Amino acid sequence: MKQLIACIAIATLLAAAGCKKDAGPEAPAKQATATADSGGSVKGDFGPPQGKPIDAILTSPPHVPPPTGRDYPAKVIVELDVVEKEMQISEGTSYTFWTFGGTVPGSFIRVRQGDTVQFHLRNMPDSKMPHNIDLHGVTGPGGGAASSFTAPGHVSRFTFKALNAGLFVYHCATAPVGMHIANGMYGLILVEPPAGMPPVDKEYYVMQGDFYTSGKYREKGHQDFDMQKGIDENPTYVLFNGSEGSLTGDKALTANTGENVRLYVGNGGPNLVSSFHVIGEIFDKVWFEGGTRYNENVQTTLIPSGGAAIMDFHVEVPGSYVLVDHSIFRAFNKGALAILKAEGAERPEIYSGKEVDAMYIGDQANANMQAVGVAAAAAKTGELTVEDQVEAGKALFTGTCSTCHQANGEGMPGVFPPLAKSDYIAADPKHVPTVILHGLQGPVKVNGTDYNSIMPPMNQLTDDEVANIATYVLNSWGNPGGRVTKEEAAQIRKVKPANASEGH
Ligand code: HEC
Ligand SMILES: [Cu+2]
Repeated sequence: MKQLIACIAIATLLAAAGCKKDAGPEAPAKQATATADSGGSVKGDFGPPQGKPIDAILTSPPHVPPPTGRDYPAKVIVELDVVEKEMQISEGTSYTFWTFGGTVPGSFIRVRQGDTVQFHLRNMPDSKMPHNIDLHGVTGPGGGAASSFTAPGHVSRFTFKALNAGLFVYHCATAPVGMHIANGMYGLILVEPPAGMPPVDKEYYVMQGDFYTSGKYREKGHQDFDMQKGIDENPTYVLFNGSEGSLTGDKALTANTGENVRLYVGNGGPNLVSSFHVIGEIFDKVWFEGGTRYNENVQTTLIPSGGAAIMDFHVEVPGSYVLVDHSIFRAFNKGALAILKAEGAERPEIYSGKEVDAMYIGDQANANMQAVGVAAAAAKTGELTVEDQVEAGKALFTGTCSTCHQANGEGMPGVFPPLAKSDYIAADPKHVPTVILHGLQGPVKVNGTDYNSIMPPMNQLTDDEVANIATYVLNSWGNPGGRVTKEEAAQIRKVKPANASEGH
């Protein structure tokens, strides 16, 4: 036995040697390129800045500044404002974000390796908190944090030389650090390698973050930061670019078939690691961890909290491509979903199929959740009408209920009972919110047909979502009308009926 193993080992060695020989004189050169390193920070100092100082072009997500286009080191001036402001985190839900440049993630900064960056951090006078910045592209203790501590209404300045090329996260590092990051204080700085990045047709800036609100997912109105949820690493939202729907519907990223698209993707955290994936695409290249090397032909790339990656793909087939964190409950139940819409001629020889639809991506497919915001605003002022509820309910029905009961409420013969003209609903309209919140199992007769199946409870929905969906169902397809209020939904949530299902 031992002998056999030895033989195989020797054979392998011989084969390897033979292979090297066959490959000819090219082989050693190739190997040299594969192992050659960039020299890191030691080789990243190209001397003192040349020419006139340059004002950095900063862009808001999903935009990326143009390439520096320089072949010499310069002095680059970056002026970044810290702005604390209330913005939408989900339709009808607001949150007080702390931002670099007024957006989440913060402004994209683009410099060249060897540049001397003079950084001005201004904290707006109406801020409540002091802030600072730690740039992962800085060589020096704290990455700038200690030199940039800035009280409201103050400006601080520090200078660093960008010695390492790569895509780097920056973030606030003021205590409690987790809270500052959770409130949206992060962004990306690209330090281009001396030769620049290979040119592509489109570049986009996408950054993931996890958010911790006092209310549950999609609970309406203003939501506060929940420190305990943050400590428990139990986010309410996981989002791309700081808001649910920031990159869907008419805000989707765009491309044409035949184009090369590059994504600069960061993960601000503060807690979660992203399994970043684009449904229906394969990354031709991934500069993993935002570094110098790229991998090819990648499906999903891991982006750590406080890390980044660059990915290129060529678009062949038109349609919607869905950017997700493939830790998939985050995509479909916490908001980590964005769309890249590609236009161009069909390519049936590559893909015969139809557009990705609501079955897959739920209510984000139509992405017109504005009605939900309208209903939330009306509820706040006490002017919520049945029509508002119907409109909001319609948007939420897509993907939540239509998967089984179909968009027209007809259900599927023998499998899913109809909601349209349902005599089960007519017998007691309160059946609708009860079934939504507690599910249903065991025998039921709907319009003369027997069903004996299980509907899982949808109790992840908030009270007002249940009220709106139920009101939509009651006012559609020949059902008796009426309305369900948020308060009724809350009441019904508390009482479990005998035929409730556990969702198995
Ligand atoms: C996974 C499939 C599925 C989803 C999603 C689903 N249902 Fe159902 N639903 C069923 C099944 C199956 C039954 C019948 C259960 C039984 O046989 O006891 C049912 C029964 C019902 C009934 C009572 C019978 C009738 O047709 O009037 C209502 C009302 C209802 N569902 C509403 C909803 C609403 C509203 C939603 C969205 C919030 C929803 N369902 C989502 C599968 C589903
Ligand atoms: Cu801060």
